[in-house]
Amino acid sequence: MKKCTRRGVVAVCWWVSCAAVALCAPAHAVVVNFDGLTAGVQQGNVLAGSGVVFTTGDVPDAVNVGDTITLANPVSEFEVFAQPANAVSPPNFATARNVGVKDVLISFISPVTFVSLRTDHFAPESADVVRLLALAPTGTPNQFQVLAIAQGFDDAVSAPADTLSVALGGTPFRFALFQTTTEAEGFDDLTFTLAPFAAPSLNVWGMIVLSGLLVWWGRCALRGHTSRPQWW
Ligand SMILES: [Ca+2]
Ligand SMILES: [Ca+2]
Ligand SMILES: [Ca+2]
Repeated sequence: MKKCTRRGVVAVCWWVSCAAVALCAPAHAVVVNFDGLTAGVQQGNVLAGSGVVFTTGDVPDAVNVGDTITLANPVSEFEVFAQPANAVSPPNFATARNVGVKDVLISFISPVTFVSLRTDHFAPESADVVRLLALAPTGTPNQFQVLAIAQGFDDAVSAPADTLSVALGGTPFRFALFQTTTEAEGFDDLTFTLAPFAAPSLNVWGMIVLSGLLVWWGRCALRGHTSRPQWW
């Protein structure tokens, strides 16, 4: 029993350590450059494997933090252009489906704490307002509250002027929106930082320790050590 108990203690410590590493993994950034896609209309979920889904639609041009907005005419598609001279990372950049002054809802599979993108480098062009919004769903389909706004002009062709970014001081969010107002505009190098997993509650830690103990007890029983661990 002593041998089994010693091994059991080591096994449970290892189990809990692995769970801690998995649950408290540090945040890391993802960059989506659209360069692996074929030019043309794409399904909104074509990059779901990278953690992001796109929906084309329309929101009002005038927005303020705290507003409730609705994405009208949502279509689960966006568009990819292969124009190396105009992309931030050649050859491709992304736009709304059918371009125009549609907006692109960016839905993240997992919560994020930071989102940025760079507007296309087509030049010369007039300066038109573009925005990146951080959004929270209200519970009504396609309706969101505006949490933060980054605004710029679409004629910029180098960083930092071509870059829009939003964050909420570390608070996770799952939706952003690239908004055009008076002229079509593309975006490239979408970058987001995945939120670290929230610290597990005591209940979760309890389940982890209990599951480790049960596995250990089961293994002991299989090996003929049928008595329970001494402190049970
Ligand atoms: Ca690109
Ligand atoms: Ca531009
Ligand atoms: Ca413009």
